[in-house]
Amino acid sequence: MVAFGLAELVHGLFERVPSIFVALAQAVITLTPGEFVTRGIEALGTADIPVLVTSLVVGTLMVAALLGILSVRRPSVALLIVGILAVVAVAAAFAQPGVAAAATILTVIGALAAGCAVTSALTSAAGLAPGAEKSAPDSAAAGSVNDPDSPVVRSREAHSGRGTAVGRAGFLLLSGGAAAAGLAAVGVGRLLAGQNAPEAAAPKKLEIPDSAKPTSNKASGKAEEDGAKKPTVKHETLPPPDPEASLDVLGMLPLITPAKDFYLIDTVLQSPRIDVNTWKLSVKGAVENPVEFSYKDLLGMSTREADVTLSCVSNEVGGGLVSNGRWTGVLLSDVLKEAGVSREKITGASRQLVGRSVDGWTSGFKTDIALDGREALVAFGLNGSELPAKHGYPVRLVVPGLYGYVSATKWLTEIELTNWNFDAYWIQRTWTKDGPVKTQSRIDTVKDGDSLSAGTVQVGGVAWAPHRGISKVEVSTDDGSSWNEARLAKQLDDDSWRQYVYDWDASSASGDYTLQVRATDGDGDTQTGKLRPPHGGGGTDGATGYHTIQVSVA
Ligand SMILES: Nc1nc2c(c(=O)[nH]1)N[C@H]1C(S)=C(S)[C@@H](COP(=O)(O)O)O[C@H]1N2
Ligand SMILES: [Mo]
Repeated sequence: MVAFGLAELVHGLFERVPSIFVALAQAVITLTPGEFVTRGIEALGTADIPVLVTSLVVGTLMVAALLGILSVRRPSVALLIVGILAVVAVAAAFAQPGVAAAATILTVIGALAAGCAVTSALTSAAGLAPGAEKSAPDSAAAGSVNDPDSPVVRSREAHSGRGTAVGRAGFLLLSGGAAAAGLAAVGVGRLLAGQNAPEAAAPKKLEIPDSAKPTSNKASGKAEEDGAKKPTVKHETLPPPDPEASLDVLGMLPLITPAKDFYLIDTVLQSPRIDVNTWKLSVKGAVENPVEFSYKDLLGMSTREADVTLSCVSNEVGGGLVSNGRWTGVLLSDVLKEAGVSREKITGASRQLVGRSVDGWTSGFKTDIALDGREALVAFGLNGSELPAKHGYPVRLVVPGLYGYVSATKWLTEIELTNWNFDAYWIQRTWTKDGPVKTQSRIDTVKDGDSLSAGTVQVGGVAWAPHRGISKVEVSTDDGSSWNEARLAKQLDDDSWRQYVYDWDASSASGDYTLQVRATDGDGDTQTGKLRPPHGGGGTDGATGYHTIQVSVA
């Protein structure tokens, strides 16, 4: 615990020494078999992180206690284990992005040495030290610490007259104190780290320098010709959403999700910290012309805003793992164009577009989707601000119509075109390889279990089928026997969710009711009522079924 505490303090003070604690926890996540992680991350949502950290703390205390006992009985074995721990800790730390190597190794060794020193001070203070043990009679016989006849206890008693021994209670007290001090140091270290962490600050307003005027034209004096050869850089923005795209109904969520409320799903315990001045995006693999972009390069290209609903394949029917953002970025197709990629040139070797994060996480989807005209973005803005650290600062992918796990790489640093054989992070962990978003709808303005008073009840919410759009939403108040067409808000964009409301006349209807909603997409296909959870039941490719709630009217 003392060792962890010191390591955490160093991390708090110097951010390029990774948190050994986080590194170990992260290693646990990365190495845990797929099925199990799926349950951990997706079923517990973001609660998995406290759970993991708690088990690490408990685990550490147990290992520490074990080592404490070993250090008395078998000091060489204890030392060997400490050595192994050091190697594991360093290995885990090096899997973290942006590591200062020497400082990290020094931290781990220093922290473990301090831990050993404290242990040895404690045991000798308690008269339990191996040296003391040997000086006692019968030292070869093994015995439990609890056994009053054990050599360990006797040796402690033998020392008790010399003023250095502290007795069993004192030993436990001191060890407890050391553990508590270690834990406190972990706390302080995490607090310090939290202060430097980018998530501590609200994301800055996105500033795109006005690079619209090509500088090369000035000298040539043939501005028009040059302008024709080199397409002008444009920074397109969207007008504020049409007021008619939002319905004024109590309990309706905002059409554009505020960044602080945007759902959050990823495998990291801590968002990577990225310096935009050194950050690079490389486009490589089966491309004609591998290229690298700096953050400035991206901002200097044509940019645009796009309203895109992002959703997680793990979202349960009626769940909250779906949000709508106004993203700013460069078209992914423009980035690919710079690398010499076009739709006609896609071959087997470049069939898949893999997005790789600085933390090693990967997503992958058909390259063709990036070039079929949809507004797939290399995004650096959300709702007019830079991306929040948790949502991928500085740059991520956003692909309308695909679930996050196949497409929405946060902390993006590499785009690689490769063949379809490569399996990205969640595919390696058994999820379905193609991830088109299924048409879904949700009731928001009335909650399961609500007791409503007779009168008109506004049953409303959102429906989404990103890239296909929503053409119809129906609400049933009789468990699916009959369906009533809901009023639709104006469609903000086919890539966005769409609000609906059904004014239910429940004026003369006391009793219990089962409410359901179903949506039809822009192609005329109605979502299936077949109930299926996100995971299991034939792969992970998104939950299906109608959102269903029970209410009573009085
Ligand atoms: N680097 C990285 N990117 C990632 C993930 C991740 O674990 N690591 N999770 C993906 C998944 S499964 C989803 S649903 C979306 C969620 O994006 P959000 O947290 O910004 O809502 O990010 C995707 N991008
Ligand atoms: Mo996801």
